[in-house]
Amino acid sequence: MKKTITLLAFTFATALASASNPIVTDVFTADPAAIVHEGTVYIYTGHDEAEPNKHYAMKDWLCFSSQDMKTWTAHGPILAVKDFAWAKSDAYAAHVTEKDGKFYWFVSTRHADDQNHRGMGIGVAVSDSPTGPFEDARGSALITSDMTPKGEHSWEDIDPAVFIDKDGTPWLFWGNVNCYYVKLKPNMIELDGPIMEVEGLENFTEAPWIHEKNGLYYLSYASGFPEKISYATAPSIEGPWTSRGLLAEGAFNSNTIHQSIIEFEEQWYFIYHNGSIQHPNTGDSYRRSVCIDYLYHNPDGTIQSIVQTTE
Ligand code: FUB
Repeated sequence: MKKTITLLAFTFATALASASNPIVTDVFTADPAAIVHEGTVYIYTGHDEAEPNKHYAMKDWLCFSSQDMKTWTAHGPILAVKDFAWAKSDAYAAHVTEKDGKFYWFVSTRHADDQNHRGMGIGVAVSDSPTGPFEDARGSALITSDMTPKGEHSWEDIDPAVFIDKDGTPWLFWGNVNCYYVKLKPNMIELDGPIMEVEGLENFTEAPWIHEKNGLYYLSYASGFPEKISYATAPSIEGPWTSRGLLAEGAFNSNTIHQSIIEFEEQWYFIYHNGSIQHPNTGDSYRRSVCIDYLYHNPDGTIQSIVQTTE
C-alpha cells in the first residue's frame, strides 16, 4: 500500500518514516489493533525491544493515529505492564475498543502471582480519550489461566479481541491453541456468562479478530506456525463458524503476523506485522514492524487473499 508517512513523536523520538511498509521505522511495533474514532484511525501496538534473535522483550504498548492512513502521529508508550499492579512482565497483544465515550484497552500480560494464576492473563485499562491517560479499570486480571476450561499451557490466555455486537453486547475473544469467548457486562470490565470455546476453527494458533460486514461475522486468526492468517464466517457472533481457508500467507521474516481488520472511508484494511526492517536495525520474529495493505471482500462473502506489499 503506497503511503507517505510523517511520524510526529509525542513522548518519544521524532522520526520521518519511509513512504512504504512498514509504517513506522524508528521503533519496532507488533500486534496491531486498530479502531476508527471520529474520522481518525488509531493503531495500538506492542513494542518489541529484544536484542536481535532473542526472545520477546516487551514492556509497554504504543499508539499511532492518522486521518488519511498515510501520515502517522506517534503518541508514545501510553500503557505499560507496570500500570497493572497484578502483572509482572510481557506486554503481549492487546485491543482497544470505544464504548459510551470511554476507551477500554484489553491487554495480555504475565500475572505476577504465578502460583495461583499461572502465566499470562488478560486485563483491561480505561480512559476518556483514545490516547489516554489509561489506568487499570479493575485492579485485577479479568481472565486468568485457572478460569479457562483447558488451561493447557501458561500462555493460553493471550491476544484479547473485543467485538461490540449490533445490539450493544460486548464480547471478548482470545486464546492460544484454544480460542475462547465470553460475553462482557455493559460496563466492559466484568464477565457476563460462562467462558466458552469457539468451535470450527481449523488450525487455530492465536490472534483472533472479529469484524462484521453485511450481517456476516468474520473471525480471522493466526493459524499454524510459522503463522499464516485463516478465517471463518458465521451468521451470528456465537457461530456456528465455517472455516473459509487462508486469508494471508506468512509475514516476511517473522514467525508471527497478528492481524487486525478495519473499514475506514469505505476501504477495508488488513493491518499486521512482519520482520522486514533491515537497516539500521535488523528485524526478526521478535523485532517486528506494523504494515498495512488493502483487503477486499467478494460479493459472495469470502475475502480475497491479502497481497503483502512493501509500498
Ligand atoms: O507479541 C507477543 C505475541 O506474539 C502476541 O501476543 C502474539 O499474537 C504474537 O504476535
